[in-house]
Amino acid sequence: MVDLYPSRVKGNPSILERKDPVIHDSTEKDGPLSQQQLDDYEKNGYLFLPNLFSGEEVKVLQQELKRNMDQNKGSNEPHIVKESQSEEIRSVFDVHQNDEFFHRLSSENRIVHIAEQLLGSQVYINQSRINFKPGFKGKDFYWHSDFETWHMEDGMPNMRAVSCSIILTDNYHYNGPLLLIPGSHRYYVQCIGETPENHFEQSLKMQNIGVPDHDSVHWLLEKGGKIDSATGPAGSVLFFECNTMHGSNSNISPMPRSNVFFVFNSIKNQLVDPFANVSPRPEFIANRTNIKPIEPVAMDLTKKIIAAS
Ligand code: 6CS
Ligand code: FE
Repeated sequence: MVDLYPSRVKGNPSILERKDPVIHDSTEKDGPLSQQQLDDYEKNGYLFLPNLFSGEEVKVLQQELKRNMDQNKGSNEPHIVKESQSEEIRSVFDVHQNDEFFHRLSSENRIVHIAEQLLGSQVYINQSRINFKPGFKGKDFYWHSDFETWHMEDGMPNMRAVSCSIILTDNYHYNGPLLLIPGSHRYYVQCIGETPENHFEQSLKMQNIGVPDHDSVHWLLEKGGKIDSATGPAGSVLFFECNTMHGSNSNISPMPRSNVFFVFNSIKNQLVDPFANVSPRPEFIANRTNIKPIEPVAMDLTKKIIAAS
């Protein structure tokens, strides 16, 4: 397969023009987003939807967040990633597959219909995770394009995926909210350096390969004009395009900044072999097996799961 987006180069990296459409032929008739919201997403590469989930639903989201964290405390399983220099949990991956509540949440039609509208197709989940970013100990996520990693290390062919970040604890300017450069999704920043084997064992804690050089970040910022931050109350949702340059600072405040991320990939953009010369990453990071389009369901999260009789 032709590599439209080569990266992990030696010497000087280039900034390439994006080759894929941002929104795939959708209009406001194709889903919940208005034309203005679609235009904003097309222009900026992200869209923030305050209070998509109600106050009552937020209480349930926060109970389930605490349950998931308590269940995974002390675990050494590979899908539980600890912060460097502490036993604090940084991320729990694959929650749409290994946690009943987050599995249900991942097929909730308020978010799936938006992903289908943006991607112009049915969708499935390529990756899910809860990033806890605990108070005092939550470390940063340096600048990166998710797509650069997903293309090079997971074999995602085209830019036809969107991350849905549901804010579970209020995101303030001081507890490490997601930072984004508007318009950066239009450019593919090549990164320097060879990909180590089993790179994820390091990169999920602190990513040093597959990150842009300083001049490229300066260049994107010049173009975009500012660094935006996704602050807002729990229950809000940020959709950001797979190639939007983003990162977040460490959290020295007492308040956790916990979000759950569902990465919706177009059913027409399934993973192939990695474009870097490495073995594919494990299933808990990049789903490859039994891929089926999500059947969206309407749910009220405050209604407990009624076990099938
Ligand atoms: O490598 C990955 O897939 C993960 N790394 C980052 C910093 N963001 C996307 C994803 O969670
Ligand atoms: Fe990321």
